[in-house]
Formats: sequence, C-alpha cells, structure tokens
Amino acid sequence: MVGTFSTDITGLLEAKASETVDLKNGDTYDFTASIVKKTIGNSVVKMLAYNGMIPGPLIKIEQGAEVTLNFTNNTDIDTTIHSHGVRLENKFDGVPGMTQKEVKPGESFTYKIKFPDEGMYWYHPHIREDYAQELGLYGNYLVVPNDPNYWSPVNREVALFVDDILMDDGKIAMFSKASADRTLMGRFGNTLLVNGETNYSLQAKAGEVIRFYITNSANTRTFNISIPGAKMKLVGADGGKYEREIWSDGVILSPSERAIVEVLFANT
Ligand SMILES: [Cu+2]
Repeated sequence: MVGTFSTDITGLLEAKASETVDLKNGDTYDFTASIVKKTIGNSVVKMLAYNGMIPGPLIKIEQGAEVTLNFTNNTDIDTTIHSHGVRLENKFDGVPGMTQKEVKPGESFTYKIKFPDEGMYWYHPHIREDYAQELGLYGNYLVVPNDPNYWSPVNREVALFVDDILMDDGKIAMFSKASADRTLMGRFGNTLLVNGETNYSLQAKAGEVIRFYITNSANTRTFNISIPGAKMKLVGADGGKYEREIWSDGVILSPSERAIVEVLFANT
C-alpha cells in the first residue's frame, strides 16, 4: 500500500532475545539494523532489530574504553545511531542534518565512541523513532566502572527495557511513511513489553539480590515500576550512582530515563 510501510513477514528471521557483547578498548564491532519478525502476544509481526536482537545487544564496556561500531542499515527507513547520554564526540552523536547525514537503507556509517562515564546508557535511531524505535531498535550500553567498589556487591545484574506498542486487531497499528503523525513522535501503546516480551519472567532465588538497570524505551509512556513482595532500593539513574540510596516501593520512569535499583528477593 502506498503511504505505509510493508508489514510482510515472508522470509524474515525471528528476532532473538538480547545477548551480552563484551567490547574492549580498541575493538571493532559490526552492527546492523535489519527487518525481522517477532511474536507479540498471539501475533507474528514485522519488526526491526540490531544484530537480529530485540532489545539490541547489551554492549558491555569498561569505563574509558573507545570502540568502533561499523554500522549498516538494512531496514526500510533512513536511520542513525544516537548513543543516549554518552558524552561523545559530536560527529558521532547520530543527529541527522546536524552531526551527520542520515544512513539510508543499504548504506553504512562508522561510529567511534568513547565511554568516559560509568553507568547505563542506551542507543536508538534519531530519525522516525515513532516507527523504528517502536519496532525494536533500542539497546543498552553498560559501562563498567573503573572503581571495583563503585556499586554494592549483588548476586546478579539484569538489564530491563520497559516499553509499549500499539496493537490493532492482531497487527501493529499502521505508521505513515511520509512523516511522524504524533506530537513529538509519541504514540501510546495498548500492549506493555518488558525486554520486548508481553510475558517476560525471571526466576530469583530466595535471598538473592539483583541489580536491575531499567530503561524506558517507550515513545511517550511514563512507567511506575514496582516488584510486589520484594524490597527495592533506588541506587542510581541516568548519571550513574546516587550519593545516597533510597528504599523505594516503586520508581517512576519517563521516556529515555534509566533507573538502577537493587532488589532483595526475600521469598521466591
Ligand atoms: Cu535518546
């Protein structure tokens, strides 16, 4: 149909869950955005993925390291990579028409990114986020602090993306190809997603403490996140660790924000 994007899933590979990729200073990583299919609820729909994953790979990197991302756009829309919150060289900030030209389908762009600050960051396109980010183009950078005592000891670390998507009769509601048709590219969804799944689950052992790094990748929805029955401590956010930790029943997270919480699962 003219004016909308293809929703055909014929021949597409199924999106994988996010995997952790450890990058060291000086490493080069091939990074491709492509068209995939994914199950949302009872429907199989066309989506977009970084290196075949939704969310994209969790790129784990030591504080101060610099890496090269060889990015290729194999999607059906112009795109860029914006490294949200990372203090990087302006020409690699991924803002079309300002810091670089858009990367058209079939084209590539090389990003050199240095990570001066510890904490959780994320990457996403800086063009038509209402479409491309909504369909799965988002992932985290976890920058490991140089100071080994920066964070409190925990049993496990888990990254979570909270998101929503607008489903309409078993399909993702249509997008205009010409331009974003919502204010500030925000479109409320009617289906909530954690790490791209409608039924995300995680097993915790009794007595386990897990540090969650939570990112809101929704275009406009603010989330109030709590884990009933578990004790939650807010320890950090966009700028890394808080000076003082706060016991909390829940955290409010607006679009693009991160919260870092440590959760004690006293009972399974
Ligand atoms: Cu951003």
